[in-house]
Amino acid sequence: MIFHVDLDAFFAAIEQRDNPKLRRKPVIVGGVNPQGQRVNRGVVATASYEARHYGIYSGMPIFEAKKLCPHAVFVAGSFEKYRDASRKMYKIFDHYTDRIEPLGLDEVYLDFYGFENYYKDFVEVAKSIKTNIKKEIGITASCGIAKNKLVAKIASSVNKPDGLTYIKKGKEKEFLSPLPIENLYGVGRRMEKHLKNLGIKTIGDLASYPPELLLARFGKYGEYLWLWANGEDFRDVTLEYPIKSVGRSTTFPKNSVDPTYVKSVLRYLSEKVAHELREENLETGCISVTLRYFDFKTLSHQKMIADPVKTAREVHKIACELFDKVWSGLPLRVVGIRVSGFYQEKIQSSFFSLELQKQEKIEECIDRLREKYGFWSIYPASLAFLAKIYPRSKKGFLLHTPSCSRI
Ligand code: TTP
Ligand code: MG
Repeated sequence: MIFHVDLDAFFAAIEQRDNPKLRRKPVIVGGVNPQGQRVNRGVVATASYEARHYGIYSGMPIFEAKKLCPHAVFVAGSFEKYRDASRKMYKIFDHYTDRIEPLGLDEVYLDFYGFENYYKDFVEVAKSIKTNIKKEIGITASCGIAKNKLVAKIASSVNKPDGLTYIKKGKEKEFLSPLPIENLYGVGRRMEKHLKNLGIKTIGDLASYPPELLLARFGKYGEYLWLWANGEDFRDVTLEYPIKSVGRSTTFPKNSVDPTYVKSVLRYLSEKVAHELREENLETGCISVTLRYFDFKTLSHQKMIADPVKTAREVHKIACELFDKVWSGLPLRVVGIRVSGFYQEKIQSSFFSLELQKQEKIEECIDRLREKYGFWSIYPASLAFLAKIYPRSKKGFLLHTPSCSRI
């Protein structure tokens, strides 16, 4: 399943959060210069939902907005605050999935494909995300859940603000059908006009239009439109580029209190993470370990390192240090490693760099061997211990949870 999450009236909501006098009032971000003086130029960046009742929308000229709602409060906006809120939002998503496609400061796709067995109830997951956003950022978000990006995005928009709309698999057409054609992905102003000239007013009208006629009229794009109107969308979630962090985590088949076992799993995850670093030609300066306990309490701990690394041995060493430091001894459900703080080029700073370089060469050779002969052509001894628990595949283990078996 795909989630589309979008903050409600983002800039305006942040202003209302920070200034109680603005709450429940029509607030417009724009029309004020950085010195705080009212100006008549420019356009509305966004409007609070109270202001939207007057017909005000993003991109509307300020003077028009003033005419529609003379008593609206115009504010300058503060980008720093918006960036901070945006970062917080992305951090929250990290706790749910590592398949994240950012669409902007306040909007994202989250891919839960393959998580069906792990997260039994996606509505509960969405509620939890929304609650955390409210708690951490202090504003509301709307969420759409559906089998693909197209339907999820429309679903998140139909019950704004503070909406949660779940379109069950198979119900896409039913959901889209009554909506106006301009709500459909790929339908701009001009296309809307063309379609309306053909008598197509709703997405349902388009879905039942003969596709061969659309092909003849609009070429290949016509065919795509017809597929979209029928709720089909084959675009994958594209992960964040440039990559900000790489993470791997897994849920154990049974909760564990065995540090040897947990550290062996950390070794396996380190192998995967480090391999990805080398593939992307990156080195990490920050390693973090996440532990989720039997009661779902989750904590992450990170360590910055002076000498950036890209070897599984180093990542694992630091992950184990962190684990030893923070593990309370209570049963664990999930363990994960995330690396971030990337460097493109090696910074040679310490005495140990030579040793690190040697290990890098070794692991690069291992990559080549594994590429040719499979993961098990060469592996650290600690993984043999796990072979009793997890079945093997050519690329490694078939771990218990999809977040890892999708590696
Ligand atoms: P949106 O998500 O499009 O709008 P929104 O969050 O204000 O409202 P909602 O999602 O509830 O419909 O854009 C996010 C922010 O981006 C918005 O708060 C302000 C900024 N923005 C502009 O500065 N100019 C624009 O034309 C648009 C569309 C947005
Ligand atoms: Mg928004």
